[in-house]
Amino acid sequence: MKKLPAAVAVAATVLVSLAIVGPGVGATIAAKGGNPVKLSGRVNVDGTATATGGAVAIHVTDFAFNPTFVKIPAGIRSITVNLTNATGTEHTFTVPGTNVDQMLNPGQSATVTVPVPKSGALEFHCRFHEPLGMQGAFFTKKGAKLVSTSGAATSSGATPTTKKPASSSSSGGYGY
Ligand SMILES: [Cu+2]
Repeated sequence: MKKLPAAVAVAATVLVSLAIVGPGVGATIAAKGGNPVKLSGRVNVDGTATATGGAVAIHVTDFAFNPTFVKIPAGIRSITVNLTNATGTEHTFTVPGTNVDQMLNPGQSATVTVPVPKSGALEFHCRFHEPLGMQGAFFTKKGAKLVSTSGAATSSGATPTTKKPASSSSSGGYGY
Protein backbone atom coordinates (compact mmCIF):
# COMPACT_ATOMS: atom_id res chain seq x y z
CA MET A 1 0.00 0.00 0.00
CA LYS A 2 2.61 2.52 -0.93
CA LYS A 3 0.83 3.76 -4.03
CA LEU A 4 -0.66 6.86 -2.53
CA PRO A 5 2.11 9.35 -3.30
CA ALA A 6 1.99 8.59 -7.02
CA ALA A 7 -1.76 9.15 -7.19
CA VAL A 8 -1.47 12.39 -5.31
CA ALA A 9 1.24 13.55 -7.67
CA VAL A 10 -0.94 12.85 -10.74
CA ALA A 11 -3.88 14.64 -9.25
CA ALA A 12 -1.73 17.61 -8.43
CA THR A 13 -0.37 17.76 -11.99
CA VAL A 14 -3.86 17.75 -13.47
CA LEU A 15 -4.98 20.54 -11.18
CA VAL A 16 -1.97 22.66 -12.05
CA SER A 17 -2.43 22.30 -15.81
CA LEU A 18 -6.11 23.18 -15.53
CA ALA A 19 -5.21 26.24 -13.55
CA ILE A 20 -2.74 27.32 -16.22
CA VAL A 21 -5.06 26.75 -19.18
CA GLY A 22 -8.18 28.22 -17.55
CA PRO A 23 -7.53 31.93 -17.34
CA GLY A 24 -5.80 32.16 -20.71
CA VAL A 25 -8.72 30.64 -22.59
CA GLY A 26 -11.23 32.85 -20.80
CA ALA A 27 -9.30 35.97 -21.66
CA THR A 28 -9.16 35.24 -25.37
CA ILE A 29 -12.84 34.48 -25.70
CA ALA A 30 -14.03 37.42 -23.62
CA ALA A 31 -16.06 40.13 -25.35
CA LYS A 32 -13.36 42.10 -27.16
CA GLY A 33 -12.38 40.22 -30.29
CA GLY A 34 -15.44 38.76 -31.97
CA ASN A 35 -18.19 41.28 -31.36
CA PRO A 36 -19.13 43.49 -34.32
CA VAL A 37 -19.78 46.44 -32.00
CA LYS A 38 -17.90 47.51 -28.92
CA LEU A 39 -20.32 48.21 -26.10
CA SER A 40 -19.31 49.49 -22.71
CA GLY A 41 -19.93 47.28 -19.74
CA ARG A 42 -20.93 43.68 -19.67
CA VAL A 43 -22.54 42.11 -22.76
CA ASN A 44 -24.18 38.70 -22.80
CA VAL A 45 -23.61 37.73 -26.41
CA ASP A 46 -26.23 35.47 -27.97
CA GLY A 47 -25.66 35.61 -31.69
CA THR A 48 -25.68 37.97 -34.66
CA ALA A 49 -28.33 38.24 -37.40
CA THR A 50 -29.18 40.43 -40.37
CA ALA A 51 -32.43 42.36 -40.58
CA THR A 52 -33.73 40.84 -43.80
CA GLY A 53 -36.57 42.63 -45.53
CA GLY A 54 -36.26 45.46 -43.02
CA ALA A 55 -37.31 43.26 -40.13
CA VAL A 56 -35.78 41.11 -37.44
CA ALA A 57 -37.07 38.89 -34.67
CA ILE A 58 -35.43 39.34 -31.30
CA HIS A 59 -36.05 36.88 -28.51
CA VAL A 60 -35.63 38.17 -25.01
CA THR A 61 -34.05 35.75 -22.58
CA ASP A 62 -32.81 35.93 -19.01
CA PHE A 63 -30.60 37.98 -19.48
CA ALA A 64 -29.70 38.52 -23.10
CA PHE A 65 -31.09 39.46 -26.50
CA ASN A 66 -31.08 36.80 -29.20
CA PRO A 67 -29.65 37.92 -31.52
CA THR A 68 -27.48 40.38 -29.63
CA PHE A 69 -26.15 42.09 -32.74
CA VAL A 70 -28.35 42.97 -35.72
CA LYS A 71 -26.79 43.93 -39.03
CA ILE A 72 -28.50 46.76 -40.90
CA PRO A 73 -28.59 46.08 -44.66
CA ALA A 74 -27.49 48.92 -46.95
CA GLY A 75 -30.18 51.50 -47.60
CA ILE A 76 -32.35 50.50 -44.65
CA ARG A 77 -33.25 53.41 -42.36
CA SER A 78 -35.75 51.76 -40.08
CA ILE A 79 -36.12 48.23 -38.84
CA THR A 80 -39.24 46.46 -37.66
CA VAL A 81 -38.36 44.48 -34.57
CA ASN A 82 -40.60 41.62 -33.54
CA LEU A 83 -39.98 41.05 -29.86
CA THR A 84 -40.91 38.02 -27.82
CA ASN A 85 -40.43 37.49 -24.12
CA ALA A 86 -40.89 33.83 -23.31
CA THR A 87 -39.33 34.23 -19.88
CA GLY A 88 -41.04 34.69 -16.56
CA THR A 89 -39.33 38.02 -16.07
CA GLU A 90 -40.22 41.58 -17.05
CA HIS A 91 -37.82 43.05 -19.59
CA THR A 92 -37.70 46.11 -21.82
CA PHE A 93 -36.39 46.75 -25.30
CA THR A 94 -35.02 50.25 -25.07
CA VAL A 95 -33.15 52.20 -27.74
CA PRO A 96 -31.55 55.36 -26.32
CA GLY A 97 -32.01 58.48 -28.43
CA THR A 98 -35.24 57.16 -29.95
CA ASN A 99 -38.76 56.85 -28.58
CA VAL A 100 -38.45 53.06 -28.50
CA ASP A 101 -38.88 51.87 -24.94
CA GLN A 102 -41.02 48.76 -25.09
CA MET A 103 -42.09 47.03 -21.90
CA LEU A 104 -42.25 43.25 -22.21
CA ASN A 105 -44.16 41.39 -19.54
CA PRO A 106 -43.66 37.66 -19.10
CA GLY A 107 -44.97 35.90 -22.19
CA GLN A 108 -45.59 39.15 -24.04
CA SER A 109 -44.79 39.90 -27.68
CA ALA A 110 -44.53 43.33 -29.26
CA THR A 111 -43.49 44.97 -32.49
CA VAL A 112 -41.55 48.21 -32.60
CA THR A 113 -40.00 50.25 -35.37
CA VAL A 114 -36.47 51.45 -34.78
CA PRO A 115 -34.93 54.29 -36.80
CA VAL A 116 -31.41 53.17 -37.63
CA PRO A 117 -28.37 55.13 -38.77
CA LYS A 118 -27.09 55.17 -42.33
CA SER A 119 -23.73 54.17 -40.99
CA GLY A 120 -22.55 53.29 -37.53
CA ALA A 121 -24.10 51.38 -34.70
CA LEU A 122 -27.05 51.90 -32.37
CA GLU A 123 -27.15 50.39 -28.91
CA PHE A 124 -30.20 48.81 -27.31
CA HIS A 125 -30.72 47.38 -23.86
CA CYS A 126 -33.11 46.23 -21.18
CA ARG A 127 -33.61 48.99 -18.62
CA PHE A 128 -33.77 46.50 -15.77
CA HIS A 129 -30.88 44.24 -16.62
CA GLU A 130 -28.33 46.21 -18.61
CA PRO A 131 -25.84 45.97 -15.73
CA LEU A 132 -26.20 42.19 -15.97
CA GLY A 133 -25.13 42.32 -19.62
CA MET A 134 -28.55 42.60 -21.25
CA GLN A 135 -27.67 44.84 -24.17
CA GLY A 136 -26.91 44.67 -27.88
CA ALA A 137 -26.68 46.81 -31.00
CA PHE A 138 -27.71 47.41 -34.58
CA PHE A 139 -24.73 47.96 -36.84
CA THR A 140 -23.96 48.67 -40.49
CA LYS A 141 -20.62 46.94 -40.56
CA LYS A 142 -18.27 45.12 -38.26
CA GLY A 143 -16.39 47.58 -36.08
CA ALA A 144 -19.03 50.29 -36.54
CA LYS A 145 -19.06 52.98 -33.89
CA LEU A 146 -22.06 53.96 -31.81
CA VAL A 147 -23.95 56.99 -33.08
CA SER A 148 -26.97 58.81 -31.77
CA THR A 149 -29.99 58.40 -34.00
CA SER A 150 -31.75 61.46 -32.74
CA GLY A 151 -29.34 63.23 -35.06
CA ALA A 152 -29.34 60.56 -37.73
CA ALA A 153 -33.11 60.42 -38.11
CA THR A 154 -33.51 64.09 -38.92
CA SER A 155 -30.34 64.81 -40.84
CA SER A 156 -30.16 61.90 -43.24
CA GLY A 157 -27.31 62.48 -45.60
CA ALA A 158 -26.49 65.90 -44.21
CA THR A 159 -23.28 64.72 -42.61
CA PRO A 160 -20.37 63.65 -44.74
CA THR A 161 -20.18 59.90 -44.73
CA THR A 162 -16.59 58.97 -45.09
CA LYS A 163 -16.17 55.46 -46.35
CA LYS A 164 -13.37 54.18 -44.26
CA PRO A 165 -13.01 50.48 -43.67
CA ALA A 166 -13.12 49.82 -39.93
CA SER A 167 -11.15 52.86 -38.87
CA SER A 168 -10.71 53.25 -35.16
CA SER A 169 -10.74 57.00 -34.69
CA SER A 170 -12.75 59.98 -35.97
CA SER A 171 -15.91 58.45 -37.34
CA GLY A 172 -16.89 61.77 -38.93
CA GLY A 173 -20.40 60.81 -38.00
CA TYR A 174 -23.20 62.33 -36.10
CA GLY A 175 -21.32 63.85 -33.22
CA TYR A 176 -22.33 63.54 -29.63
CU1 LIG B 1 -34.32 42.46 -18.75
